[in-house]
Amino acid sequence: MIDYSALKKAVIDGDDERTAQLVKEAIEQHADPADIVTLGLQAGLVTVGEKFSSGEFFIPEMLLAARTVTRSLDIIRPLVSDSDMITAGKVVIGTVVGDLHDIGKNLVGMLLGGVGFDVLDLGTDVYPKRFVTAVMEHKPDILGMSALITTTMPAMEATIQALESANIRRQVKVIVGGAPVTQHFADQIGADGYCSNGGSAIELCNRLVGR
Ligand code: B1M
Repeated sequence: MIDYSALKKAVIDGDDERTAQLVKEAIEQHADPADIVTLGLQAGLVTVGEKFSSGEFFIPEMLLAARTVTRSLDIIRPLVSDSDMITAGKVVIGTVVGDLHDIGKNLVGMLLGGVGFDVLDLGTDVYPKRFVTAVMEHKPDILGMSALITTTMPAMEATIQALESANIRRQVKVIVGGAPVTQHFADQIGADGYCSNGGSAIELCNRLVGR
C-alpha cells in the first residue's frame, strides 16, 4: 500500500523535484497511475485551492503547485498512452474563454488519448467561435469543454448556442467538466454529458461513440 501523503505534501510545497522523485518511486512500486494522480497530485492541488481560498496561499503558490503537477504528468503520460490502438473516435477538447486552467483538461485529453481516442486540444481561453470552427473543420464525434471558474461556465452554454446557430449541434456530442460543473448544469445547458473526473470521461466518451 503506497502512502500518498508525502506526494500530496510535495505538491502543496510546489517542490517539483521531490514530486517527480515520489511519482517515479510510486511507478517503480507498480502503483496505479490513476491513484498517483487522484490521491497524490490532484489531492495536493485541492489543498492548494483551499489554502488560496483561506488567504494562506497566493497566486505564486498556486502557480508553483500547478507547474509541479504539469511536470509530473509528463512522467505519467507514457504509462497511459497506447499508440497501437485502433482509433475509437475523434475528440476536440478545450478550456472555455476567460479560463486558463488546463491541468484537468490536459489530464482528460491524455486519458482519452490513452484509450484510443484521437484528441485535438485547442488549449485554453477558447472562444465559442473557435470551438465551432474546429467542429466544422475536424468533424469530431465529441466536443469537450472544461471550465474551472464559476464565471466562465456560461461560456459552455454560449458555445452550445453557437453550434446551434451554425446548424451543426446535431453533428457532435457535447460533454462538459471541471470542478464547479455539475450534472444539473450540464442538463440545464443542453450538453450530452457531464463527467467529474478522467475515468468517468473515458466511460462517457466510449458510451457516446457506442463502444
Ligand atoms: Co485558479 N482557481 N485561478 N489557478 N485554481 C481555482 C479553480 C479556485 C477554485 C481556487 C479557489 O479559490 N479555491 C478559484 C475559482 C473560484 C470560483 O470559481 N469561484 C480559482 C481562481 C479564483 C483563480 C483566479 C481568478 C485567481 C486570481 O487571479 N485572482 C485565476 C484565474 C485565471 C484564469 O483562468 N483566467 C486563477 C489562476 C490559477 C493559476 C494560473 C495560478 C493555476 C492554473 C494553472 C493551470 O491550470 N495551468 C490555478 C490553479 C492551479 C487552481 C487550483 C488550485 C487547482 C486547479 C487544478 O488544476 N486542479 C484550483 C482549486 C481547485 O480546483 N480546487 C483553482 C486539478 C485538476 C486535475 O482538477 O481541473 O478539477 P480539475 O479537473 C478534473 C475534473 O474537474 C475533471 O477531470 C479532471 C481530472 O479528474 N474535468 C473534466 C476537468 N475538465 C474536464 C473536462 C471534461 C471532463 C472532465 O470533459 C471535457
